[in-house]
Amino acid sequence: MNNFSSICVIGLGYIGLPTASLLGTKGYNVIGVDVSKNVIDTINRGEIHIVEPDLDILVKSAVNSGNFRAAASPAEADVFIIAVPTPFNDNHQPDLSYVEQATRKISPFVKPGNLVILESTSPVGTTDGCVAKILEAEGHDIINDVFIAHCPERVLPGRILIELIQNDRIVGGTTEKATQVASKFYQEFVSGQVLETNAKTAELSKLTENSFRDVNIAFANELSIICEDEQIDVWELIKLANRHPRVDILQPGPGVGGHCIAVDPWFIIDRAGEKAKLIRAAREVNDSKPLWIIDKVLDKASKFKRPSIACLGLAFKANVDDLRESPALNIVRALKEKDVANLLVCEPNIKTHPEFEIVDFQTAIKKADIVLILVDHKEFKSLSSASLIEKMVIDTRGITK
Ligand code: SAJ
Repeated sequence: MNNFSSICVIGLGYIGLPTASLLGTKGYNVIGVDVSKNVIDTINRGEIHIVEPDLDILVKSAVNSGNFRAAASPAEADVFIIAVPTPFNDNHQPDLSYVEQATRKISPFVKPGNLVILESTSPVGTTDGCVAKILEAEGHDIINDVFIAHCPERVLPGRILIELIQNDRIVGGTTEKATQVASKFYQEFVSGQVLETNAKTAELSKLTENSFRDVNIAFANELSIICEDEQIDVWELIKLANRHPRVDILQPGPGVGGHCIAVDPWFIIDRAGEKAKLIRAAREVNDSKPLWIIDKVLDKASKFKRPSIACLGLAFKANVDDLRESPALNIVRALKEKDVANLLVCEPNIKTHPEFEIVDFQTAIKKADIVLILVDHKEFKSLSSASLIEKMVIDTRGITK
């Protein structure tokens, strides 16, 4: 009954672009909408504006096939997918303005029988209270005519194209019928299982997944601080504890970055308030870890007149070029501000940075008095212990252990 042949994707970022180009290569007729003219022009040339393995090949092939084009405005389609950012404001309150704008933008093009999917990570109640509410206010029959569902994206940056297809997907409609229609759509191109629920449960499941990880990383970060006082190697400790069949602790680091794990728990805290004690404490532990690292570096630096510090990595995690919400970047920025050392900043995944000169990492190591390892990029893992002799090493990722 539901025939999905044309798709309109709103937002061509880390989720929207891979999704739109994947659907284009699967034979759907896809239009991708973005607010940036530069993004639209880049994609229509068959090129990409973000770094993700194999995404360039996928976009080129989808655009060349004629099935995928980018534009500034939406068009009529069978399925609308909203994949816009859901950041938070200064008080850690969710900013749903992009979701609101996207919904208003598609509204004139939505027809009876259409499916509208919100993929953006959203606070509980957004699919109903924002997307459905706006469409209803604009005259759509959201019970019988237009099917609205939340299907949170769950892909890991660096593995997006694989996980888009292979991950299980959670689909929650604002009505049972909407759940079924959305589920049928995802089953057309997902090889993982499509799990059906309601919109609110789908929203909270995504927030729960990222909060689980945040809480577990906070536990590891807290252990790392405790271990420092006890002069215990935290990485050895975790490795040993994880040999227990029911223990699986994640890894400590310089803090938690990216635009997901450090953000999504706040969407739970914002609604649950005092009830979300543990989730809030985990956020605070992870947010305070960069400050602890900065103090440690300043303490070591005070032992020199004006040391050279090789800062290895700016990205928010290994093997990506993404610097958003990166604890590594914030630590290097703070050290620059303190101005107690010459910084040799290395980031193999980017060529230039507006604030720092990017230095080749082998050269940086040679010149450095202090080596500060902030990201476990594959390039840094080849660091030989011989090259670190007579250097003071601060390894926030445990790669030299
Ligand atoms: N980190 C640690 N220790 C660890 C694991 C990660 O300090 O043991 C740090 C990383 O260095 C990084 C941050 O946490 O700064 C987040 O990295 P990540 O690889 O855990 O996750 P993201 O943000 O790249 O992607 C997450 C994923 N969620 C889960 O694994 C539950 C992904 O599946 C989601 O789609 C994505 O968030 C999202 O978009 O929400």
